[in-house]
Order: sequence, then C-alpha cells, then structure tokens
Amino acid sequence: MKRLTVLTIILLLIAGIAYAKDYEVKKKAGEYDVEIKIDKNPPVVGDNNIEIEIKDASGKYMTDAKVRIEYSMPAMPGMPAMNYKADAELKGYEYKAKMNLSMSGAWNVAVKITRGGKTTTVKFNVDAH
Ligand SMILES: [Cu+2]
Repeated sequence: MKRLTVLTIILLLIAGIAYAKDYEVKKKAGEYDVEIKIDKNPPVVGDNNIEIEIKDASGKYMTDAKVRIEYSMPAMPGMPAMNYKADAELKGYEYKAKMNLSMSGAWNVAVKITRGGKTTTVKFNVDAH
C-alpha cells in the first residue's frame, strides 16, 4: 500500500509539472469564458507568446471579436511608466499575440475583447523574470 501511495504522489507531481508548463489565466468576463495561456511560466523578459480562447455563454468558441492586449508597468524610481499594445490575430479558434516585456517585475495585462461595438476587458498581472 505504501508503495502505491508513493507512486501516486510521483504521478501527481509529474502531472503537476506538465500542467504548469503554460502560465494560465481563466476568467469569466461578462458572458464570456476567457482562457489565456502564456508559453513561458513564469513569463520572461523579452518575447512571450500569448493565446486567448473565448467562449460564449453556450460554450461555443467566439471567433468574430477584435482582441487587443495592453500591457503596462507603472512608473518606478528612474523609470517612467511603460505602456504597450498588441493586436491579437485569430488562428483557428485562438487569438494569438506576442507580448514583449522589456524589464523584469510586475506588469499589468489587459485583454480587450471588442464585439458588436462592446468591449469587455480581462485584467491580470504577471511577474516577469
Ligand atoms: Cu519598471
């Protein structure tokens, strides 16, 4: 029995590592379910690929929105505030963009989803290493 427990723990650890490969954010925004994945975990200084999946209230992928990413770092001693924007491009059912984080530290990220003249924003923070 003990051996089985150890094996189970090892398997769970492996599954955990595999799962933690991407930096993931899942949020409900208005009527949408938004899933955001960043290919670096933790996000890095430099290029990070970001993928966004949006599902409507019925669970269907939404592919007719305009998606833009805005990321910023507030001013700090010796550094003015930094603000960047990137338009995401639809590939299949995922919106993809590149986010270039120019320095390490905490960044505010806002994913802006515009559809039918209405914009819904999903906000989260990343700590770039
Ligand atoms: Cu800074």
